[in-house]
Amino acid sequence: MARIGCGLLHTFALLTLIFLTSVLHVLVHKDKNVSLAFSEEWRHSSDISHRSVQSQKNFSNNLNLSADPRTHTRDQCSLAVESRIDCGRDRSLSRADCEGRGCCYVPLPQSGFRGPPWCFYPVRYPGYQMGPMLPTERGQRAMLTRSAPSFLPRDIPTLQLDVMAESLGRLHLTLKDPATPRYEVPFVTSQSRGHKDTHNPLYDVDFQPDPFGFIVRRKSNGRVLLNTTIGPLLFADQYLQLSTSIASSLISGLGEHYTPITLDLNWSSVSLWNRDMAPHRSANLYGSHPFFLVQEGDGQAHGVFLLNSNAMEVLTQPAPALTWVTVGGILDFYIFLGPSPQSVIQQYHEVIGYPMMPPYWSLGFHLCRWGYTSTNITRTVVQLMRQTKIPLDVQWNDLDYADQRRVFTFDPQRFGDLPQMVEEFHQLGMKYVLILDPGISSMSPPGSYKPFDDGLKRGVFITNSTGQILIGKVWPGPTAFPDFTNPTTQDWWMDCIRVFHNIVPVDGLWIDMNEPSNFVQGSVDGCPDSDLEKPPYTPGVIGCQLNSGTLCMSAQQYLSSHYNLHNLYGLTEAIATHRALLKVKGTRPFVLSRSSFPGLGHFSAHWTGDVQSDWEQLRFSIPAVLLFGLYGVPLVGADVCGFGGDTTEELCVRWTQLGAFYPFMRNHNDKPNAPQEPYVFSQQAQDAMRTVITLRYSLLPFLYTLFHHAHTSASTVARSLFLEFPTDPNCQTIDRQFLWGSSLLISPVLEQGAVEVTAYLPLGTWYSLHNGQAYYSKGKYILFPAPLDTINIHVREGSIIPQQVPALTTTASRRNPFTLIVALSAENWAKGDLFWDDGESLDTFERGDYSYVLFFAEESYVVSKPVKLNKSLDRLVLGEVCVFGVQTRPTEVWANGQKVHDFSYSPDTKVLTVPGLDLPMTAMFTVQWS
Ligand code: MIG
Repeated sequence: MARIGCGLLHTFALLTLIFLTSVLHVLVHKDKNVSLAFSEEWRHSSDISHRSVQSQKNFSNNLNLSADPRTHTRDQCSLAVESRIDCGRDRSLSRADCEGRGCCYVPLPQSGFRGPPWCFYPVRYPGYQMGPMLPTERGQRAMLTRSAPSFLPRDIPTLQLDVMAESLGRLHLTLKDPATPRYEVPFVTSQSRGHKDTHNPLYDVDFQPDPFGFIVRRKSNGRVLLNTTIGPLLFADQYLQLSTSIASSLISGLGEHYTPITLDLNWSSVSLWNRDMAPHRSANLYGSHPFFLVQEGDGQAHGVFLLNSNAMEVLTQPAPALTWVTVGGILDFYIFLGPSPQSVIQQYHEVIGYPMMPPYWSLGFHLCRWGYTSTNITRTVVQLMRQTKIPLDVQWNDLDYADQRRVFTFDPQRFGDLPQMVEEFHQLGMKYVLILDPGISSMSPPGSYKPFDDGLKRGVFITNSTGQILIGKVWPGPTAFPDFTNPTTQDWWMDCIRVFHNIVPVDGLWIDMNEPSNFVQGSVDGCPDSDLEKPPYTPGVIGCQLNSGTLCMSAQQYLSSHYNLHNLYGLTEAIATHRALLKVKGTRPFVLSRSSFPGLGHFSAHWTGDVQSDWEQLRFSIPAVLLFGLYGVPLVGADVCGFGGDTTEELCVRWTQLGAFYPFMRNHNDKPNAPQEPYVFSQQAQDAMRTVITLRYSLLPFLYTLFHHAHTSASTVARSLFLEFPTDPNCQTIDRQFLWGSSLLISPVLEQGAVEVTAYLPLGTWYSLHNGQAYYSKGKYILFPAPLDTINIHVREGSIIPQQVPALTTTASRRNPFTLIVALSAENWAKGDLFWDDGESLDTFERGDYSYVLFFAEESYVVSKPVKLNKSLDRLVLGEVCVFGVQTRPTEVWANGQKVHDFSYSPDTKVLTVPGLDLPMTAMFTVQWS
């Protein structure tokens, strides 16, 4: 019963009802604090591990019980408290209402803000009955029928179940109405990557025919991964529900929310409904990702994806179990068997599309704020960054540039020479990005604003339920909203971008407000009174209504109603923008989108929206970034130093240090706030920021190579520890540290005033990136000094990290000598690789227009092996090698067989440094020591 805003009322209404009917002699307090106290008590009394064992027993018992489908016995109601599934999700029920639904009514001695339901489904609550399974081309099919209607309006009495074994590790299961086609998500499609072999899959599926339910097991160990017999399947026009047990309490996903890396299962809920909302607890945020990964506890993992774009709420309970409720579409489940957590991610990304390959420059430092109110002010920012020698690749402008805040225009006074400014930035080897909101101003006099006039002519805008263009209100005032599901809109959008780009040669586009956000509810004329606007059940969303802060649900789009397509708005805009940039520029597009849905990462980067400049938001930015890696959007970051409110110098230094390890690094600030560009702070703070941004620039060849792997094999870039060390229980919930790929461990300071950090080092040797100092860990927390100028980064033994001498832009740094950090393992070996291309051409990997070099080290030498070469590495050299973990002082060093005189060795840190090299990257090289 954890609901937000409206949920409070809901809970109070329920409590009041109970009080009035005096069913119980329980003390009922309307006081919120008292309710919360009760829920605390509940929390403390729960022992999740004990409960999960018990409830597993319960679930399997369910299968053996037979009962009369119409009445339930006392036995059927004697479910363990944590396994009770709420029968009154849609509204508050009295005892009579509850029993009228055939549910169990068992008030509990405590009631709370959240907690177990009093009205819950009995074991084997009547539902659908399953007919015979018949083979189909793609798998098996059965029909499900209801003998009696459910309590929901517009039940769908017959369902078609399709079960498709799509690969050894991927099971696909759909439930739809065979009679009347229902809305299905149009954009996310299953790809044919991976092997199609389905002979001996990793899973077993069992069906319970009456009432219908299914159980998915991991074949190797019999573990039940999903068991949907624990609750009913409900399938009505605007209410679809399915419950399942979860194999462990370690579940990650179901974003976008402000959460740690694993979800709260203590009678909580998350709603998936894209919304312009500054990140805070319990709120549905900008994106929706109906996917989760479960760590099974022994190093294995599985994932579940419900491909459905309707408003959704997922309720969790400590059994552990969860219940999906969605208000439309079909039930379209993909189940990924892993077995490693990283392979779960790969299997998921095979369905939603692998991440795009970002342009190299987009990995540099970006600087933005709302309030750079003229080209000259923007120019000064760039000048100051250059003066203070802080690397900057991309300068941004927010809404300030636009003429009367209308997109595709620029202010003739303050931004009159915008094209020249962009040209100047390009001359400096820099890039330029500006904001592009979807709302198109509808109030300019006809003939004065082409994007609207043209759009009108071409019919690109979303219409209301009676077919007129729906007008909302955003920054320019009244606006129409392009319908990106319409191919004509995509063409029009491309034309708008082309015309603008011909004048202002932007390098990328920042698509904001694309939930879509609307300052009036639904439209300037409100919304009609209909089941779409007010469905029989509304998930617990901010604003209580689906059309709050966005368009009317009854608004019409090319493919369906906004009710169905809402969560896809940002994705469809990202696709259209990506395509437009691709066509117009002919290089790899850079799009940054606020709103997201599965598949976004194939087209766009993401930032986490309007984070506050405070320490808690700094800390939660890590799980936010890591989760977007799971969602297939690896190019992600939070606004460095925070967006909302004034930052402080210390916070901004720490945020810059962490941000230097976000895959996407942009400092961005809200209009009213104190400035937070690096150069506004003290010399000491500037030095700290310069150091870490420069460090990032050194590491960009490594980061770029990680993106190459994400793009070609769906590995993660910013990686949570559990993905890399799945069998280490200490790593299961770590989200204050993370890795880059498999070899760099990042342990930032996240607390005000802290000058040390307690960092977990998984089993093995880890070397300080800064000085090569080795730490051997059996898998434990170690206290490291972390003065204000330091972020702790450790290199994992056995890895070779390619770096490059940094510069103020990537345009310059890409020409500099490479350096290698070789971190020897206990057995004296290390390996690494480098993907290199021109950094911006399309499909270089796909076209084979790239270089790929492997590095190996053993005992006393390191060699390169260029596996593939194109001209991108021509004239580039290896300038330095740094070897960590050289146990004895070398007396001689050779490079490509030639004696090197200028090398150094530190007996304290056991680091060998060989500077001053000049070895071509295009040929195999050897550096040896003895
Ligand atoms: O209603 O364009 O999240 O990054 O600076 C606010 C102004 C609109 C919200 C974005 C923020 C951006 C701001 N935008």
